[in-house]
Amino acid sequence: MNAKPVPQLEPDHEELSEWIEAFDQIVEEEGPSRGSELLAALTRRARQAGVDIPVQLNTPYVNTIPADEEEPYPGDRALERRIKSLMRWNAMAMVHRQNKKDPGIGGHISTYSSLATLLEVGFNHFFRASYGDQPGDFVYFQGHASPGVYARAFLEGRISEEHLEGFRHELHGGPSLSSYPHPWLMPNFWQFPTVSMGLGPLNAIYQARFMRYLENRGLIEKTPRKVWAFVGDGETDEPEAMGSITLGSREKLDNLIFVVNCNLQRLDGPVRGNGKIINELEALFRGAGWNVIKVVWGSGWDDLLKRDRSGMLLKRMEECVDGEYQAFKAKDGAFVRKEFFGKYPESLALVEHMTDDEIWHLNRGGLDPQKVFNAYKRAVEHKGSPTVILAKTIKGYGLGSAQARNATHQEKKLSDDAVAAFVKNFEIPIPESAAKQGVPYKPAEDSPEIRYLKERRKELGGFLPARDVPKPNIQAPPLSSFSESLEGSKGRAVSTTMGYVSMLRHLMKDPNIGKLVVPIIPDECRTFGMESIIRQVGIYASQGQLYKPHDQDMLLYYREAKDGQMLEEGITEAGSMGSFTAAGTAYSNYRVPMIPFFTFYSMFGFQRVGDLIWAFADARGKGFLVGGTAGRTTLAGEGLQHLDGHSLVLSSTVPTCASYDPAYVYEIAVIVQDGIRRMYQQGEDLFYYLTAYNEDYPMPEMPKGVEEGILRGIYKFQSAASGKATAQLFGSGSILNEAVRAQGILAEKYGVQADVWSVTSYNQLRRDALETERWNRLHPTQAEKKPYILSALGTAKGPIIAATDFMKVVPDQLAPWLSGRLVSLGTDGFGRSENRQYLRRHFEINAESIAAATLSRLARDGKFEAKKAQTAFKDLGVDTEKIDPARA
Ligand SMILES: Cc1ncc(C[n+]2csc(CCOP(=O)(O)OP(=O)(O)O)c2C)c(N)n1
Ligand SMILES: [Mg+2]
Repeated sequence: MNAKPVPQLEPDHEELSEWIEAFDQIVEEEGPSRGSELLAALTRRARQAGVDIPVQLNTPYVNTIPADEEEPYPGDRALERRIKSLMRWNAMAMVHRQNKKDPGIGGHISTYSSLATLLEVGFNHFFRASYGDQPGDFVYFQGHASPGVYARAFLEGRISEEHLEGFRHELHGGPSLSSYPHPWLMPNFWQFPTVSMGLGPLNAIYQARFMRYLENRGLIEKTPRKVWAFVGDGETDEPEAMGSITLGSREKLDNLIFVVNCNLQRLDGPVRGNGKIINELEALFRGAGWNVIKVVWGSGWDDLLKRDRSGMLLKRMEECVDGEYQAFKAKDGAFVRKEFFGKYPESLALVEHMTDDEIWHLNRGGLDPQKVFNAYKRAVEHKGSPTVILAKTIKGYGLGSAQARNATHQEKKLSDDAVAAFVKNFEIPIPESAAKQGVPYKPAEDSPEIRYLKERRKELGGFLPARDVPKPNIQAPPLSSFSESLEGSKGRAVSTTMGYVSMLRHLMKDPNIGKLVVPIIPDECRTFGMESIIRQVGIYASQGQLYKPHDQDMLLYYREAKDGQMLEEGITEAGSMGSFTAAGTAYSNYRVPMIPFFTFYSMFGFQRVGDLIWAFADARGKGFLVGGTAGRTTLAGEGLQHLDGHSLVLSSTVPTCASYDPAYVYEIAVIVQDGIRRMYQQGEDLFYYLTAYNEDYPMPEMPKGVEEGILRGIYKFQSAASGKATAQLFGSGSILNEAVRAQGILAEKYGVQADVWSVTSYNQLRRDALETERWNRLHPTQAEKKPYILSALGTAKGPIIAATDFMKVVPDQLAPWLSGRLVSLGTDGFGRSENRQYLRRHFEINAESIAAATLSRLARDGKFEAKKAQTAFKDLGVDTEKIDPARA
């Protein structure tokens, strides 16, 4: 039913005037909160009466905090402005100089120029580096504003001029600075990699949640610590940036503050030329339950707004779109007078006493310390939900002709004239010639600027950002404590997933490290048979369990608890990565070495959240990623979008990720035990990716002496039954069983003896071989070393038939060292919904295909009769003329 159009009441309509008058009187006499109560009551009444009231998520396009509620600025404004000018110069000079000497090396100057005030107010008054013994606030910086953060560190004396000269020159041998925040490259400085747009905001939300998790579990003290995330307005286009904001309000994360730098531009041009990004974000965040603080206008506008009795200035503010706002700041005062104020006589009259220059200097809220301070103060004091500050700024602020231009993002160096003008404008005391070279400037240590800046940081607990890593003090449980996993299943058919789950349960009972384990699940507990973990340790729920679960009388009921240990994230692999990252870097950020196990549907891991995993590696994250339902033919029935045959290819691309494809539960135990030892006892920066399959089969007991092989990537699982083998069968994961079956077929039907090897990690073997080969290359005078794969194989003879539930390129990683011997059988191509038997036949990795491939290869080598090999295909039911599964 369409609502009838209602004639709009003009402000001077008699009936409306009476209402307004009455309302004004109440507000005046009884205060604003009485006014809002009254409105709320009226709204309820109207709804009861069937009056349609539209939900209003937007407030007028002015500051949320009225000028008369502001508190005075606590710092020395003049001195802070001066310091900020020095930051601006040094940030800009650093990029300018590097591009002069090395054209094309890049860098950004216009982002920080819009962000400087937002950061400096934080640095001088809010960002705490520590709370007594406890670590301080976490600040996620806009990645490409890094020159500003370096400029501050330079003035603070934390980095030298040589460092500035080494910006984006990390391989020149001298001190250097990475382009963006990379803990991998600057492990004592950066904490959070943010430059891949959208990942910073997402990780910040989950960081704030994980902070609460640690507090509620009693693992860290409760402090007023905050997570600050500086986010670009263009960055909010990324689904990751906005996708988890409701978690913030659901979890009442008042330890989380987003500051969106609304400079109205992204890389190519305006963020919302035809609309207003601030309004769009206001509605989104308010709708999601956040406390929204808009910081639109600087103090210069206060008087104009106060005098705007006609409301025409506000009307003009409301009707202009961001494309126009951008243009105003790319032009000049006369243009603003004409095009902005000039549209209505009433708004024009408001500025008649002002010169064009004064109009030009009417600043934006995000560039006004007074406004920014008040917004931050409210955000810090706010209780019950996260806060987002939407701060309007100017991209390329102060860069003369580059300011607010569409191309400003890409500006790397300014013209000589522009640099000279900048130095003059911001009163940097260096000669013009030095300015043109981009020479940095730092006042003397005892200058008021440096003293002030250092005092402020001292007051706030030290410098920031700073990353430090306490000495590891964890003892990994000995392998013997995993005895249940090592003993095998005694004939019972179980899957590696089941074995992994019981190992995890066991680990969580470990008196020393059990409480540090963080099981993370994106709504797949039941898929992996992990219900028992829910019961054992409970699902973390900040409010506890506010309902009686319907299955309460069952053994494995759905248990939520305030100190629950498991993070049940719901259907968000990206969000789960946020938790995995917070947990996997807690050893540094919280000085508590949490050990996360993120178990997911392997298809929805690396290919879905690969960039988050890359950032995790950059952050020197530790922990275990476990790809459940792994293997293109082991997960039956699910089809093309579920069957994973390539996560091991993707995982192999991450330098600090050790990838394993275990076949048996004892292999998992060995890998996990050693992983905990390496990461948490030895302090190595690496993490693990393990596949876990859902096929049930008996788990053998661990053979003697295979630990090293499991860890390095290969060991002989089963020698040929009789005589010397003439072929070698490699199997991994669930397909190892097919290799074992093929060994039997070959021996029984064709009299061919073969050894079977379990290859737990082609990638670890390849990395070892590459490393060895490199060493040999670089040391031609010394005795050649042997890659592990070759010493493991020893004198094993014959072709190598490697079968995997992953793509052929996985075993092919070893091709250079197995010259002419390697035949890879894998699952290239799209999956199908089928059962295992048919899938394995289709992809030619079943035992029959392995056996036939072995005979075929032996025939080519002249070791088996070709005709017999050809008939073997037929006899074993392998269709030689069917379509190549890689293309099917
Ligand atoms: C995922 C990703 N895509 C693209 C880029 C390249 N990039 C760097 S900065 C930028 C524009 C950022 O605009 P905005 O978020 O508004 O930040 P501003 O510089 O305006 O403060 C882009 C597209 C990136 N860093 N990450
Ligand atoms: Mg922007």
